Amino acid sequence: MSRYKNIMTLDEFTIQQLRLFPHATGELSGLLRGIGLAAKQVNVEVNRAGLADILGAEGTINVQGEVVQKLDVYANNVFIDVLRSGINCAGIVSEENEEAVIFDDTRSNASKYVLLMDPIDGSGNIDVNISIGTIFSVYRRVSPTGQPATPEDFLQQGIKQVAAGYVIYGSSTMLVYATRRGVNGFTLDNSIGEFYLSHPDIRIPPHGKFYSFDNCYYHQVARGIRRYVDYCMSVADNKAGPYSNRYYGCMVADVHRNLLKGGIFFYPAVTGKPDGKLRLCYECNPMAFITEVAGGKATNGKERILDIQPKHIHQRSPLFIGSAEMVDEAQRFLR
Ligand code: P6P
Repeated sequence: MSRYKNIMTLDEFTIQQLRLFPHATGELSGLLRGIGLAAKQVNVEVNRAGLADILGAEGTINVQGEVVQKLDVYANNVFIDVLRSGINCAGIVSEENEEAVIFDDTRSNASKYVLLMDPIDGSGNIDVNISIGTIFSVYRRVSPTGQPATPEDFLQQGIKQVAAGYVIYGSSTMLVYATRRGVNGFTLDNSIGEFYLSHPDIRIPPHGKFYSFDNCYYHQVARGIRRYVDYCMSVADNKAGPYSNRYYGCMVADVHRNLLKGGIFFYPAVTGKPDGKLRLCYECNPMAFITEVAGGKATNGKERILDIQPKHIHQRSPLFIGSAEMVDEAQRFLR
């Protein structure tokens, strides 16, 4: 019986969803429950990061050339360990690992899914107690089960995703995930360590009041983007501009707020970053899948994110994502 009247837990919800597909094996439900378990373990450390020796830099530089935070390493290890010991995932691509982590044991090789993830998005916020997130993306393997996963399993177009989601470690901890059937949000009750369905069937408003862009790049972007930012901040008849700038330095937090309230997040190509900063496979694609299932849009400024054929697991992409009418509006300025 749920602790809260008529509110399902994540486990109950995934099992209920399973019943809608008589031929389903339950593997995807099991994988999602494993992700929930790993998220709870990471959440414990996030909540006490200021107390344990887990704040600050771990002292190495990751494949992206970024300073690795201790929590990055911890979260990466938790997700890999939980999913490797499960029976529903054949391997993982992570922002923290240069190569794919192929589990290659009998049980994992029999799994039909692989996972890509950014274990901690927004690491720079850890030491100042501002929201951070985890992003994940699930694909059905293209390689035969019974054998180890292959690199091709991880280089599929975003439209092939079976599920995608994120965890936001904020004023409360939420797990939000999408399948083709919809986007649902689960809030963690820390007192008993259970995720409860708090945001069923999330739909992104077609328009909103927020734009998320790091204004430090204003002079480092294409003219059309500068004109769009000018429009966002424009003052007509001495009234405030059409949008407020909300930029948390953590895409998960910005995209989550825009998903619930309406808005647009964009990280375009900037001087020195011709493909922007965000990674296609484990940041842009999962967020684009979630946003499109919720009724929004996501492009790289020219084409739909989900249509892009990845060439490398760590490749970057410019990203414009959020309310459909706002993404269309931004595209008009880009033209
Ligand atoms: P900048 C966090 O490092 C991240 O990948 C996104 O979550 C965030 O939106 C962006 O980078 C922040 O980058 O260049 O604005 O500091």
